[in-house]
Amino acid sequence: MDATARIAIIGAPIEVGTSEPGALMGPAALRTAGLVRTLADLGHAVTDLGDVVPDCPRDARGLPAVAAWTRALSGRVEASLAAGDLPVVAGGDHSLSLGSVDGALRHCARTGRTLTVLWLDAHADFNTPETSPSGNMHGMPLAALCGEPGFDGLFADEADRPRLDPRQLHLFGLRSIDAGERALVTARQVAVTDMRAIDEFGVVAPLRRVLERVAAAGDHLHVSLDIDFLDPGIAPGVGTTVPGGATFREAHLIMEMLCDSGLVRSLDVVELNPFLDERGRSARVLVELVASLFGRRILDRPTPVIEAVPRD
Ligand code: HAR
Ligand code: MN
Ligand code: MN
Ligand code: MN
Repeated sequence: MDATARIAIIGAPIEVGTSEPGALMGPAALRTAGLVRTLADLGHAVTDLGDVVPDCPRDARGLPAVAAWTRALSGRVEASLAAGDLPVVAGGDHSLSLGSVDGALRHCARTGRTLTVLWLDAHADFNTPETSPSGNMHGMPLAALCGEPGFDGLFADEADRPRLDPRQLHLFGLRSIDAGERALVTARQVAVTDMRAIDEFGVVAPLRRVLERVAAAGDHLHVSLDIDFLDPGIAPGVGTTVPGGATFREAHLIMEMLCDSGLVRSLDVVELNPFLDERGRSARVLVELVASLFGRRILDRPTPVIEAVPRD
């Protein structure tokens, strides 16, 4: 991460993608927990662009509502990337990534880069309307972005929009997947570091592999941080808790490694549900993690790399 980045905070108070109300309070809770001030105190030039207001009635539901959010967010993210800013989209449920990733894809298409997405999440979010057990859009954004059928009318100019290549997607922290989406994730050759792999190898080796690939290819790295990636014991403010998530130390180390890599160009922070939180704990944990991603460190120097294998 640059010592001083230009960061644009974009609030996305969306909850039409979930059946559990409360996520629309997420951006407000993240601001209350100090998101903007913390990043500014680290020396970054932070602009809070306020909340996106989609062009649809407030009580709109279903695909038309999600489509309105997707188009509004995509435009906002693409514009801030074009202006040289690093957009941080504060949600809001995970259907907001339909817009943020679509915006990043359009920016990449114009600048001749490839997009890699790192999806930190308990879930795969790769359902289609056909495979989804719940019908909730926050379980489907990746399938839609990758061009699976069943999402007509979601994106602007659908026929020639840039798609997310599923082989440029990395699911990290997975521990809950539905039968139909498992088949799709496998068929599309999506890279997965599930909790089993993290238990066995830790977070460092698998993440280093992702980052080395992104660095070698010169890709734009988009990180989508779903709060349910974390164990509900440290972040209870979420509608869809799954036990056995990442510890604070694992998540913190991931953020530090992402920071050291200097590769992150856009970020989502999603699924915080302040209505289910305990005295702001989860919002605060998220702000801590974002601070580490943007350069907060213990000493004013990077951690020295200790070679595991002796050089010859
Ligand atoms: N897989 C389930 C479904 O599609 C649950 C999805 C929950 N998704 C999120 N975001 N909370 O990851 O209904
Ligand atoms: Mn998710
Ligand atoms: Mn999730
Ligand atoms: Mn640490």
